[in-house]
Amino acid sequence: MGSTARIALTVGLTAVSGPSFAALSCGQLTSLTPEASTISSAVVTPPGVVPGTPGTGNPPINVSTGVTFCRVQGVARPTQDSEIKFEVWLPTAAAWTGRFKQNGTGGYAGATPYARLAQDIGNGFVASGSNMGHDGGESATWTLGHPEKVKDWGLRAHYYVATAAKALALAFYDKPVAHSYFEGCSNGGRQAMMMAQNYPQLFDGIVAGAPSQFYPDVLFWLIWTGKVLTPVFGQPPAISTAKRAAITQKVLEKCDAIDGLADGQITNPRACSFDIDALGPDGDNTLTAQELATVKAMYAGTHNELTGEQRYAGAKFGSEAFFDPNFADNGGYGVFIGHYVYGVNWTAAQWRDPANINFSTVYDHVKQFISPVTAAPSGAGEPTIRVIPAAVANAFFSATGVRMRRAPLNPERVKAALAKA
Ligand SMILES: [Ca+2]
Repeated sequence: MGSTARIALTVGLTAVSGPSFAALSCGQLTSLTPEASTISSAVVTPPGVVPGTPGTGNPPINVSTGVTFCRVQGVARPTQDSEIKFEVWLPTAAAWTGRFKQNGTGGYAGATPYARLAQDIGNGFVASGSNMGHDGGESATWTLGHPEKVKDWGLRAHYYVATAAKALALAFYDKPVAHSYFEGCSNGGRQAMMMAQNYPQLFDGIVAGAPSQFYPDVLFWLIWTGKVLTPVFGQPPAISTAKRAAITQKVLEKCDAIDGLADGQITNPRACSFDIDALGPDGDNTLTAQELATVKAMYAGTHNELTGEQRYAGAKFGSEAFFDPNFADNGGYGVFIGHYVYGVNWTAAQWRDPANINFSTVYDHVKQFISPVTAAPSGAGEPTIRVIPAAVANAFFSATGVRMRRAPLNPERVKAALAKA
């Protein structure tokens, strides 16, 4: 294969409609340079155990595969502080279904989701995933002083990995991916929504499982529930697990069958009307006045302390048993709160102080800080932002006859487009 042909392949989709080139072997894939990426390894891998990545801060998880595949490892560096370690697993040409699936990652990510890749490769997919730009995810410390890594984690990594995976598949099979998919859950579900809204051209189908949408709001809600349920760190929660379970049992007795099936689940909590006062001091005394106030606060949701404006929806009837008093401490969300407090340059210990983290002032500040890289776009200005590059590209086309299809229209891309014209 000539160098010209190889260069054409490395620019990815532009080669799709061009002439056909001989496929590269697995080992030859290291010669590709997908956008902002280098390929460090490409090895034919027989069925067996693929060891997890050591040294990521997470226990390495070994996975088993039942097929032979080409295992490609690479790094994308869209910024000087970026180091998106990714893997693309390619089935043999005979086993490939023409489909490609990229996998999201829950929590703070920090490691390639090997279990997903192992499942996909067995189903004939080209499968990919990454560490989303940093290793390890059990603490928010990686966010400190690394705004570009936060952007990689929040949104950007998947673009470069998917772009690389498509270029690799094109080179390996000598034909483009026929159908592209993305799947993720929790934070991976949030990534899925971000992909749909920011890179709609990348995937034909997207599975967004339990997406942590409106991420800054969700985090603030978790902080708030931590304050409500455990007002004093180290002290027992304001309402016991047994009391919470008792409330849910009463709610189920009232509302379970409304959806037509008494199965222990309330399908539409909004259709459930329940008199919580009947369990308080004026009722059957299941709850003390303080406990009643606590659950009412959970139902009411979050408000601006000064104006009373609603900030985030409250808990629904039937969810009481699942109020986790440790959400904000050791319930698994403390690290995300770390993201918040590091974002405003505080120590994690201060989050419980209402003078420090509140909905009347800090909420807006932190939301503004985190939203651009983690929440789905929703601002009124965004449609305008989307239109501007297209308008500039049209003007560029009118003046030069050269079509620019990717934003931003930076000098490198403009020069490259003109050189190809
Ligand atoms: Ca039911």
